Amino acid sequence: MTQFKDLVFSGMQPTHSLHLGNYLGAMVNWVRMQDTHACIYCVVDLHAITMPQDPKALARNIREVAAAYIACGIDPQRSILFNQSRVHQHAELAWVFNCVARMGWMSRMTQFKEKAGKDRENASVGLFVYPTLMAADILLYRATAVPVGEDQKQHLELTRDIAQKFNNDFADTIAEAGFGEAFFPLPEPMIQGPATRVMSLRDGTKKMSKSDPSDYSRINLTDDADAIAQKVRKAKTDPEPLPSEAAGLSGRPEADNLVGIYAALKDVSRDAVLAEFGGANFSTFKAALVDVAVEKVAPITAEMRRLTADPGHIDAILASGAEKASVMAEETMKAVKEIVGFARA
Ligand code: AQP
Repeated sequence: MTQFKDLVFSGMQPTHSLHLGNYLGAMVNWVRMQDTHACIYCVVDLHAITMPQDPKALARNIREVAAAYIACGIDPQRSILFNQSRVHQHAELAWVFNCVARMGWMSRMTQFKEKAGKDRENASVGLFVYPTLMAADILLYRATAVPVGEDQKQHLELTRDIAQKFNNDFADTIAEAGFGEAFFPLPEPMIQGPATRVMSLRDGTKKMSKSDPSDYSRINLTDDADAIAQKVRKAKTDPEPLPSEAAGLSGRPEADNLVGIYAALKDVSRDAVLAEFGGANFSTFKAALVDVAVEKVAPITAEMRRLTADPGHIDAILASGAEKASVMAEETMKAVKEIVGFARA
């Protein structure tokens, strides 16, 4: 068995401000993993353009998402932080993977179906091959662990399939080049944040998402206390009081989601929350939820505001991260070119 160094990779799209789903589903885990692993955290702007973006807003969002990473606790001194488009090898390896992945595999990806909707003919080709670019992001650094929310599980499985097929298809040249039995690791999804699937505040059956047209569906990390209070107050609920145990949340998606968010923010179980609020009506519970959400989000928002006031500083962090990432990326691409059989002078 080829041994791979433990390395964490993950990314978020700069398509809008980050929200509580991104924070609780992935970011909390990212921050924790810095204590035990070497980590690379990327602002995946190449992924962002798989859907139409306003170029000026995109440039702003790249800096804002980088600021959000830092404000949430990603330390650019300990982890590599950069935006994907600065390291051209992501696109280069994605092309190789487009030629490894099979149409049948790609056609089963549910995120494409959800995002393309009914007008599939009009979706970008980039949206269809989004998962091969994601596989390239991870495998470019031969990362072994990927902290993500539940929604990315299928893409991670595809990444493992691509790595496995590459290792099999090129087994001979991988061995000849001295890489043993496998060039790429099969990265492990780390789906273990405090809330791996946070749902929309407007519909407890849909995930909280940056691209939801309703801003009332999510709590953004840029929301102030008034906005958070308004969104929580308007969040969809049902007419029943809260149950006294988590089992009583079954079949009540909105109640389950709000209790889950509260529990995640307080780092306690749903049962512990319901031991306190069982029998309470939603107006009482929502007031308490606003308090914990504001308590968690306000310092992040303040730090983001401080950081985004100095775009030059954020750009310098991203440039320095990209420089470090490029060295690792080039090493992998050099080997991939040799393994695949591209002639070099
Ligand atoms: N609702 C969620 N609950 C838990 N985790 C979530 N993540 C996203 N939404 C939730 C996790 O956040 C990370 C970054 O996601 P992304 O920016 O790459 O894109 P996404 O998964 O497609 O997130 P959005 O918010 O839905 O963005 P749009 O609408 O632009 O596509 C991932 O680890 C994801 O699992």
